Amino acid sequence: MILYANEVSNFCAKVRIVLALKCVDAEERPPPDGYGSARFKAVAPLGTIPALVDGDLVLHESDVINEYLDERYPAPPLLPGDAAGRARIRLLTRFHDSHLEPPLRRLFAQMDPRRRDAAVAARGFADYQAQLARLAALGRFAPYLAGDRLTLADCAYPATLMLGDLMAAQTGIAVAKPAAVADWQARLAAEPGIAPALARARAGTLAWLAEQRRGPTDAAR
Ligand SMILES: N[C@@H](CCC(=O)N[C@@H](CS)C(=O)NCC(=O)O)C(=O)O
Repeated sequence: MILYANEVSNFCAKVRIVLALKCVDAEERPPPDGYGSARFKAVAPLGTIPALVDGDLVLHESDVINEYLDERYPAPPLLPGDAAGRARIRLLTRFHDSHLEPPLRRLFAQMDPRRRDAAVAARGFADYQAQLARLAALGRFAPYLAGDRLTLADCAYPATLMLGDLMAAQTGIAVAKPAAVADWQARLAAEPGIAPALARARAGTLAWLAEQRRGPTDAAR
């Protein structure tokens, strides 16, 4: 299996966490000529990362990739339970992709102090904070997001919550994180199957943020 990925993408970290929990090795490659390039699209048509190639199967979308990995490598099961339990896990992973992460993505341009608009940045982090409050209402945190077992729902969040923390620190804007979310984030960061991927994403994110502070402004993410 080949995983096309880079060091900074929180969506790539989401897949790396599942690979680590399943003890599965994938050969990692950077997208040739960068994501979105014609050369990469010749391999993976959407041009987005993460992309997983397994024989003649080419997958995009971190959620699709993670569900495929869970079916292909069943131990430990990360989408356990009956139809209702599995739907609850999927709701939490989709909430990450569709609601929690997008406000952060919209804030990427605000990470360069020369391009920052203080009002836009404040509004963006307020949006992110509102999504954190919705996550607190949606999750169970008992002790994992969907209940008493670590599932795909937990794998979606660690790199993004870390990204949110580092981005807020870069702007000096305070983001109020619900205690249930903060405590669960700390528990996940200590999981042996999660910590290495998180450390890697953290190093990539810190390098990207430093580049944004230095300029030029068109550094690719
Ligand atoms: N929903 C996608 C999002 C992936 C994504 O946005 N990847 C970014 C890098 S972090 C990317 O490839 N952007 C290039 C593009 O959208 O053309 C997933 O879950 O995999």
